[in-house]
Amino acid sequence: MPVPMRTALVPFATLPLAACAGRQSALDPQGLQSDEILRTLFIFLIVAAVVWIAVVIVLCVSMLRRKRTADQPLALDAPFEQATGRVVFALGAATLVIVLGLSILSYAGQRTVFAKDERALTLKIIGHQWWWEVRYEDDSPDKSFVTANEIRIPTGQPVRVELESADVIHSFWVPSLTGKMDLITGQKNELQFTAKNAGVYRGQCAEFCGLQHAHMAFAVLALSPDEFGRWRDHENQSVSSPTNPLGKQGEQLFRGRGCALCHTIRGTLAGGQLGPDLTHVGSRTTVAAGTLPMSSATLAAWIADPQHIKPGNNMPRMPLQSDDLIAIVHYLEQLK
Ligand code: HEC
Ligand SMILES: [Cu+2]
Repeated sequence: MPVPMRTALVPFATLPLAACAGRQSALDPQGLQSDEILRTLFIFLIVAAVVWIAVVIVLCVSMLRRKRTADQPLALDAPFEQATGRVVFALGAATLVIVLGLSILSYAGQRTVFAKDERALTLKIIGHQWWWEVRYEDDSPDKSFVTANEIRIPTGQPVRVELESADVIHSFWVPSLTGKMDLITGQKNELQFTAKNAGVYRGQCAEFCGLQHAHMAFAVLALSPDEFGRWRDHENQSVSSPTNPLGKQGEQLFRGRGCALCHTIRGTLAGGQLGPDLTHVGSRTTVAAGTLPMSSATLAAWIADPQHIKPGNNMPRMPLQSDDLIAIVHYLEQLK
């Protein structure tokens, strides 16, 4: 191949690798646990590759060096039989050693991945069709609060998530940070992980849970411990009533139009439990469990017709005049 052409092809050759990095990739680990999982994967891959290459080489050599057909196919060749026996025995032993070695490695890796730290920050995450309820729990109830579809965590500190489901089986998976764990009704599962670096990672439900399973994602924002502390103190507070007329109108409509039957906004009369908590919805990064990025436009589009964006989801389409829609969006946006 001419040199200029080869040079031109280099960017294409690196494209598949570039796809391995990013905010949702087990091949670009950003947590202690995902590091360990990737290390185990590489060791398995290398051992399996070496064995596979050896088998292919032996296969090719034996095909090329085929013996002439013997005159007497049934005659025994004792020395040859013995040598064959020894080779089969050695290969059997090697298989045993490799399988045992890999088992021990994977067991050791699991001990790191499932290690428990009692000082971990604890979150309770409840899976719903098709969104995530996130509860920050603290010994004192005035420091406990609820949010949805987004978790913020401090870097360098272990985080324990307690997983439960309100309906069917879901699965919590943030490939950049750790492995998967199912959320099952009536059972408490637990997962611990530590983010090494600050950043935004994407989590996804990894167990088919119905119509909108693919639109059941969440964001993980790993913040420096200081920043996390500030966010937590802020998130802990209820919201104060809007002071501008449009906001006030939005707040009334939120109650008048039945939104409050399903959604809680702490500090107001809205206390519904069927849908995500909206207390600080304006500061979240996505709308409808990672389906759309947060903005006035996407928020309005969602409220105007949630069934168009996520067909089959549990928020009904409510007929709203455009003025009312604008007021509600204005109100929700300022809930930061
Ligand atoms: C019958 C219950 C119900 C009613 C009534 C309802 N919602 Fe919802 N809402 C939900 C559910 C369930 C979801 C989660 C949908 C999903 O993501 O699958 C949701 C999601 C949302 C979200 C996105 C939250 C997030 O974290 O991304 C917003 C914003 C919202 N609703 C606003 C409203 C407004 C405004 C009204 C009134 C016009 C309203 N809802 C009425 C049940 C309801
Ligand atoms: Cu799910």
